[in-house]
Amino acid sequence: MTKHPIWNPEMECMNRRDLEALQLERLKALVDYCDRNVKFYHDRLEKVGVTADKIKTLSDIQYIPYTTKTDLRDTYPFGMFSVPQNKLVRIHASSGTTGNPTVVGYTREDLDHWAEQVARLVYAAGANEETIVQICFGYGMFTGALGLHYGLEKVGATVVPTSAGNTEKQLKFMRDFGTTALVATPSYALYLAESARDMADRFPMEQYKLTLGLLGSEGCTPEMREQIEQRWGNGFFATDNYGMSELNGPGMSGECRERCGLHINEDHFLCEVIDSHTLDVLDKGATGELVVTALTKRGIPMLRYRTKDITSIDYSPCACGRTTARMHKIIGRSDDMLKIRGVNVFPSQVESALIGITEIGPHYQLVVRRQGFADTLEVRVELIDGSLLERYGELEALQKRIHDRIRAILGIEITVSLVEPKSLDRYTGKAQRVLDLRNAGGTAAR
Ligand code: DLL
Repeated sequence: MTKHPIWNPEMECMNRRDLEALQLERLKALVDYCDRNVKFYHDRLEKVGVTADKIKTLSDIQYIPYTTKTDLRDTYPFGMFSVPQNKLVRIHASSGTTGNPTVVGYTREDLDHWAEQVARLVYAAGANEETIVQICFGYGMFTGALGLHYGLEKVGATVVPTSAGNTEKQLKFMRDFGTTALVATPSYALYLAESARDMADRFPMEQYKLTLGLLGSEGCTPEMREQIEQRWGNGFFATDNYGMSELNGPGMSGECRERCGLHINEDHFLCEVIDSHTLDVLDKGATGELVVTALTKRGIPMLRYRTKDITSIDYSPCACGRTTARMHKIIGRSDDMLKIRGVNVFPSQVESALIGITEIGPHYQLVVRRQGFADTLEVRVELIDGSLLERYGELEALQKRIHDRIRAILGIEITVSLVEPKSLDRYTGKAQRVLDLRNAGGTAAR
């Protein structure tokens, strides 16, 4: 196999002029489709006077209004669907913490496109017919498991659909089946590795054959990835994969073996980066909120969907040979961004500061409170060696070191709490790093 196998060279290595021509043709077809089949879009497009024939260049997309999660919630469950039920072959939903979940539907053609999108990314990461892959995402309404499942089957991998949780069983199957690849959130991949190490006296690490991690669905700093790779050992190589249920699920973008950004399936997804406050489209390369138009999706079409995820896009060619643009790893969500005493704080910044300090584990929690008129941020970090809690001098020195490091990055005052090993919650799905108690009156139980 060559160093950089490419699943669909025709689409992944297209020259930009041809790609843009294809995007324009698909955009016009999509606008026409939305206009004719979804009342919600018809009304919006009519209001601004946009019809498909008025779109002459890709930049004319700017005349189309943005679509948001609120629009999906307001039209719950099927108000933005474009086809009758007998044309839908699948429904997924993302769990809303408040209000209605967002519901998405797929036509048969949508499922074919989705599998193709995922196939390209997992193949770029190194999965193929030699791969035995355990999918540790929850099967169900979440798009992660079934999305990866069909893409991995498409490239010929042997899929083991273990779903989330039951860590001991996961590890047993890994050892017994000779599993070579893992699909999980970064936090669960780390937890699995820690659990494997905890059991290493009974089941030595050499019994695991894992060499590839297809991680995604939540952020993972390069430092965190290094921790995951080190804990698995054996040359374990992890890639970052991005997507969201409104855009099919996983499959929008993912890293190749060069790992210098997440390749976007640009023939299916037209991306823009905007300023979340002014809503202006930013210049190429600038950092801001990602807005995506799903060019080929039909069950529930998406025109200029505001993802709330913060990133930038690099259009320069990649050493792997693909010409598709690459998204920077997600820096944070514009709505998860914590505003503390006027300063923007992303959990990923704290994560970068923590990793590399050998006395602490990679699990952490941010607790935000309001004291009087001021917001406070407590960073809870797990010690690796619990006996340090008895050695006050050393504990204090470590606390200060961590404090100074985070403070230097965030530029605001914080407190650091060092807690017992393994006392913070572990997650089999997306980790909940932030406990924001500002509207809850104040105290956090551990
Ligand atoms: O998490 C889809 C997915 C599943 C992607 C599996 C990759 C792998 P949702 O549950 O709708 O869909 O959540 C979407 O999760 O807007 C981001 O905020 C976050 N997210 C997803 N992937 C990443 C990533 C799936 N690689 C929301 N890095 C998105 C950072 C991510 N955040």
